[in-house]
Amino acid sequence: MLMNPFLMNIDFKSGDLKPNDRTNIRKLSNMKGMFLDTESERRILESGDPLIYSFSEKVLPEEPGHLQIAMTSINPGKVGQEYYMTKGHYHKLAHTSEVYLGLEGRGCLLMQTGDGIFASLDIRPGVLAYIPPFWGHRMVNTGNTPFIFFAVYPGDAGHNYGDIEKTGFAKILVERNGETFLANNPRWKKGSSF
Ligand code: M6P
Ligand code: ZN
Repeated sequence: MLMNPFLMNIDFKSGDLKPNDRTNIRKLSNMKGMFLDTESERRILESGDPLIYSFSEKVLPEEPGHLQIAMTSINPGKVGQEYYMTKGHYHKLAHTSEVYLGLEGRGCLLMQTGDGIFASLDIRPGVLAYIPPFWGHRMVNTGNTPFIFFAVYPGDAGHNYGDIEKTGFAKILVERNGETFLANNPRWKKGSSF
């Protein structure tokens, strides 16, 4: 069936995508066990359930030839020493790629392959990252303001959270003594990613 061309509006400052069909909310309770410091997680959840990130999507056919588009906003904050982040995922069709474009705030893109090869890229407004096939990807907000980015990827790519939900990525982004750095994730096991 022939689809009609259409326009959408992006508010670079707020991350609003309009009109969108779906806004997904990820609160801390939706990411239980994904931050390393589960004691800090427990303490935070005792007094509330902060919004970690949200993303808006236009519902498009999950078919080859189409693209999926999404706008994501990650709030500033930390669980223990670890910055707020997206869950992160591989693609169900692992050989598909993705583009992330930074629009507001500052962050870092963590990537890794199933074999444990790890890479990270700093993202700022106007910086575009190309995530090649087979790389799992997670965005992290390393700033004090919302980190907003645009994403586009193949229509049929799908999401594979797999063991990322249990063991995370090989490295985590933390702040210690005012310094931001990548630390080894003691929970991560090689070869367990997908
Ligand atoms: C971006 C895209 C989406 C993804 C979203 C949230 O907008 O990559 O496909 O769903 O970020 O990331 P995650 O699915 O890892 O929670
Ligand atoms: Zn993706």
